Amino acid sequence: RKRKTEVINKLDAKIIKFIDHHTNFPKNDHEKRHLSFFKVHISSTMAPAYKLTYFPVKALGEPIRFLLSYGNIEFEDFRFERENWPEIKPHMPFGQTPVLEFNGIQAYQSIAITRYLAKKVKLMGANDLEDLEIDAIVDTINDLRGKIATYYYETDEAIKETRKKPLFDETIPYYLERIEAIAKKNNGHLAVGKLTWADFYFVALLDYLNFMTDMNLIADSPNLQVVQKNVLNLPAIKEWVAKRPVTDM
Ligand code: GSH
Repeated sequence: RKRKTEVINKLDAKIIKFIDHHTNFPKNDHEKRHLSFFKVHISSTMAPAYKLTYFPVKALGEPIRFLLSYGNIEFEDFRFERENWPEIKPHMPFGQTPVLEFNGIQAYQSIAITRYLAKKVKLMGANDLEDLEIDAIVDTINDLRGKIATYYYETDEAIKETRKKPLFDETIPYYLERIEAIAKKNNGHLAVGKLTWADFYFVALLDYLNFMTDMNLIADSPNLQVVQKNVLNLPAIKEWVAKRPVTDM
């Protein structure tokens, strides 16, 4: 099936190239309209090479969506309904999502996928040491997410209440103070003084973290606000944010 898709995609691309470059069609407006219908028809038969499967939320899927968008990599943003999850779960490598399918493989683990895409779209460090710095801050942000999630997803209200004060009074300020200092040192970036996938990871995840804590985590962190602006002002990200489905988290 993979081979078949590859062949079809190649043929479709060739046909469009042929029309564009090797004929003097279209000559008039009428022919131009025909051509654009034809192109829409052809492109609708071209399945994107990437398919992201995830719940209908931003959360762990959003860093992946940000990187694909930044790289202008076309992808199918498959958001399944929660009620269909039991059917889908057994088909996922470790029974979880996000999963990114391409070239016949099912890539899993959101950070591993994001790092893989960062290599493709050139958002890595310049050497192993820079990558170490990037990986460390990404893991740190993920640790903070884990701590917030332990509170947010606790279903026993009494236990949840005991977690609230330590999380909001100690853990969150501890992390934010340090991440903010890193953003300051790196001139509005989270690592190596330039735009890397660490910035994308943080900014893409922030809505989810804000949702779980019911606060704006970076309200008092001017340098993290710069990190956010740097990412959200990129044209490809602006375009993605404007067209993505609106969801709370
Ligand atoms: N470490 C994994 C990653 O980053 O991809 C965590 C994945 C994960 O926790 N996925 C959740 C999931 O699939 C959704 S955010 N939950 C449904 C389930 O486990 O049945």
